[in-house]
Amino acid sequence: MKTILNLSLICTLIIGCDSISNQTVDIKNKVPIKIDSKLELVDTVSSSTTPLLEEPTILTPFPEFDDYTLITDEYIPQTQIEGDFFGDNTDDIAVLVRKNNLIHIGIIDYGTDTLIKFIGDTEDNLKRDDYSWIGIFKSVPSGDTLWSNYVDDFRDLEEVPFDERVVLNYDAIYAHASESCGGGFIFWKDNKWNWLQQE
Ligand SMILES: [Ca+2]
Repeated sequence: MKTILNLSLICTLIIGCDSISNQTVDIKNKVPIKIDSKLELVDTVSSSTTPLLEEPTILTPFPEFDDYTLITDEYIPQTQIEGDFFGDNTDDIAVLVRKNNLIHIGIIDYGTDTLIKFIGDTEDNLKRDDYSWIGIFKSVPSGDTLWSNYVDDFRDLEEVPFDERVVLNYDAIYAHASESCGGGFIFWKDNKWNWLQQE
């Protein structure tokens, strides 16, 4: 009886092996990859034709941002800030965006129309084409005093003449390097971007 069982087991194994050996595997369009230390064939056709779906971001609805990617850097606490940066009583959104390895400030200017603007992408009057040094990116509330704390040397606000201080009835942007000197207030005034140094 034991012998019969063993024989039947061997037959099953032989038949099983035979049926496996008779299987044809279409290896065209498949590549071997290692999964759990075993080589397995993976279909390259389905993986190469499946489009990669990108997560929609705040930039997605605007074709002006097609060549830009949103900066999401764990070392920058905020890469997206809100404020009325043009004084039209509607809040806008400023974002750090990358294009060709340079970082610019993009602004979604909400208002009667929604306009996309950039600082650092075109010949704006700040003449800076890269903001990759930014580690701190904040909105400055309307009414705060904007001033430069460095002209030839450091100075306190009390030392700054009144005609050099700027107080807006709309918001500004504060951008600064995270661990070194360098940064400033960026604000829209007299139809252009302005800069006041904050070391
Ligand atoms: Ca606006």
